[in-house]
Amino acid sequence: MEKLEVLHFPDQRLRTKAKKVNKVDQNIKNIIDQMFFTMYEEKGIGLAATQVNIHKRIIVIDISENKDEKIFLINPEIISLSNEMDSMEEGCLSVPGFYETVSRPKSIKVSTLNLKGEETQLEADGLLATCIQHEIDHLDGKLFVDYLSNLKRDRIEKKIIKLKKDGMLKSRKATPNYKSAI
Ligand code: GNR
Ligand code: NI
Repeated sequence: MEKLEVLHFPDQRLRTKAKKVNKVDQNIKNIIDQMFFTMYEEKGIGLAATQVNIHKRIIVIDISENKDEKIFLINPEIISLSNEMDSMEEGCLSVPGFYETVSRPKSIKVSTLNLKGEETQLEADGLLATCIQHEIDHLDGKLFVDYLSNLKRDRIEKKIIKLKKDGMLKSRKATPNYKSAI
C-alpha cells in the first residue's frame, strides 16, 4: 500500500474545511485503509483526512498499546461536551517535533457513520476524547497550535519553515519533471 504524504503547518491546505461524506462506498473504505496505513507508518495515534489533502470528513484513530484497535469516524459530530476540562500534552503529525499542553473538555459524546452508512454514537474520555477533538478540529481547518499564544505559534512556524528549507522535513511540493522536450 502507498503511504499518503502528510501536510505540514503552515501549509494553507490544512485550513480547508472538509466536506461531509455523502455515501459510504468502496472509495471511502479505500481512503480509510490508506489513512490507517499512513497513520501506523508515521507512528501517530490519529489522522484526519485533511492532513493527507483529502477534504472529506473522515478520521482514523488507534490509541491502543498494541496498535490493534482501529477506530474510524465518518462525518463525526460532537453531540455533547463535559464542562470539566482536561489538559494534555498534544503533538501533531502536521506539526512534527512540537508538543504543547492544550486544555479541552474531558469527555464527549460523538455521532458517526458506520460502514453501512448508519448513524451510531460513541462516548469517550481521557486520551480518546482529546484525540477525537484534535482530529475534528483538523476537519474544520484548525490545528492545536491555534490554542497557543501568537508568540509560541509564530516561533513554531518559523522553526518548521527553517527545517523545510534545510531539507530536514519532506516538502509536499510536486517533483519537477526534468524530462527534456528534445
Ligand atoms: O500522534 C498524535 N498524538 C497526539 C497526542 C496528543 C493529542 C493528540 C494527538 S493526535 C497526533 C496525530 C495527529 O496529528 N493527528 O491529527
Ligand atoms: Ni494532528
